[in-house]
Amino acid sequence: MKNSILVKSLLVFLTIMAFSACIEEKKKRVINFPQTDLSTENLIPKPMKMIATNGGFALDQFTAIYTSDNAGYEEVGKFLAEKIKGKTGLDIQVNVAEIPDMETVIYINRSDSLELNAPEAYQLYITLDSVILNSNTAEGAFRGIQTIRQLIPETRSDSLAAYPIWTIPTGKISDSPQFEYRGSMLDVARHFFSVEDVKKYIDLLAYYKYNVLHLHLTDDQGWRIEIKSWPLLTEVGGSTEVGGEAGGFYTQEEYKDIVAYAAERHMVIVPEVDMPGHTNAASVSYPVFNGTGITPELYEGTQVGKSTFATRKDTLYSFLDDVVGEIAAITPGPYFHIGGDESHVTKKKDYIYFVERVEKIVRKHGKRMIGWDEIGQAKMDSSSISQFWASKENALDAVAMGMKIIMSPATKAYLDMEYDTLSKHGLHWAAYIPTDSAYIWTPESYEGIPMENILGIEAPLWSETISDIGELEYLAFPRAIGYSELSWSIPENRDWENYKIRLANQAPFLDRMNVKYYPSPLIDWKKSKYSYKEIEKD
Ligand code: TNX
Repeated sequence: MKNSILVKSLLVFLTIMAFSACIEEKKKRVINFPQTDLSTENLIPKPMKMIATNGGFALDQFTAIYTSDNAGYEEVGKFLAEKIKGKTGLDIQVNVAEIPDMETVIYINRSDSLELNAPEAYQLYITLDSVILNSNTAEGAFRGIQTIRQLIPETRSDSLAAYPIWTIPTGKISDSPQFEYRGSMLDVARHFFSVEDVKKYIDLLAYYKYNVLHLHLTDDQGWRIEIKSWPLLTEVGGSTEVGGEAGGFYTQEEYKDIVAYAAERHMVIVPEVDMPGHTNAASVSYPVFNGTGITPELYEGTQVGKSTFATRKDTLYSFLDDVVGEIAAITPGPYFHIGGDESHVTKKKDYIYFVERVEKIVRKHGKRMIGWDEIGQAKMDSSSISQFWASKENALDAVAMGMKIIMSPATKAYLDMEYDTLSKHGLHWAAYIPTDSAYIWTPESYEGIPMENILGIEAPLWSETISDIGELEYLAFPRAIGYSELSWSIPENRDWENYKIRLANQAPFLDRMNVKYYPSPLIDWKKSKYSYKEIEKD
């Protein structure tokens, strides 16, 4: 009897001790944090609205992630946990059975709130002990966790706790993108890039809330996507590249792998088969389609505008039906890009005939057609999309047909333009585009294209002068980061002086990702305090 009373009191005593230890632990976790201010954080693209409450949420080994059980939410939670692990080394559990007393939580929650009705919108409430992310869709949740990732400091905070803590500033964010299409294009035809390189580019774009990667899959120098019914396209047409290296191509399985990787990041792949010009590689593989009776040679130079399909041949269109059909079948995204640029050796009436016929093929395969702005010369369906790169007149003709426009003016948005005369890579036929002029323009009111026609912005990266991932990164970064803000954030929230500081603070992230960005002298790049390896050792 006596013994059992003793045991009971011991238990009560231990419980109280454990409880107060808990409280003590919790106190330690909220005191002594550096002053934080959500509104001066380094978020890119800048969110629509932010209210700072100047406290700190402690992300640490006692934090857990919970998600609603709607489709796609748990995957978003797991993605966040994986990225937190990469950045901090913390092993954060997702949807564990119960919330132990010690935990602070990140809830990723589906909500029907009207404010969140816009596609990809999300809200973030960060308090001392919870981060609540609300969205209508898993896509919105995915955009929201990029904000959380960016709010987690690159280095751990100083605190009294015996274990490492990363302090996330408290406050509220309501966010949603201005444009539904936020893309970059990668030319894998002039130089081929491996699946692994493409995935790295996708990862970096996803961090800045891009939702489209357009792959320029074919050009004079190479055909980079397997077409099972026409195997020579890749066997012959994929065998070289600019400069004469070995080239390469994606099998359909590899392409599907890229598509799936993008889909996990709520991004779509836009496949482009550039035609009727830019088709030398196709015509070397199947000479019948250029109509000259002569088999052309593989091309390893960088000139444009010398090739064309024979647009009046009926067999051409059954070939293209196969090509478009096979690619469309493995592309879940809504778009198919037919190129259509610089067909300098195609007669204008033949060009128009061709584009109008191919548009029908694309629509038959259930896709929305995109073409470079020259397609504005043809009579297009209003559901088709013109990508404005060079000619305002062509783009305005497309507007007159009720088409949407993707803004990619070469003088402002071309990632392959040199930064300045000292640039290590790039061309400058359109302009030199230093980091500031890439950012300081207003796509919303550019060259008279009405705002309501603008589907979004895309920054193309042509690859005549780049042949590996480091060179790709040199041209794409930091400018691609600026285009993310141009396409997501409203003009009132964009300001070069403010952006410049936020951009400087991307350096630790870019370093950790091993991105060989161009260290623009216009930016006072932040030094990384710890290298990635040092964090791992900690
Ligand atoms: C123009 S932009 C092209 C490409 C080149 C690029 C180089 C466009 C639709 N056509 O074929 O690669 O310039 O900057």
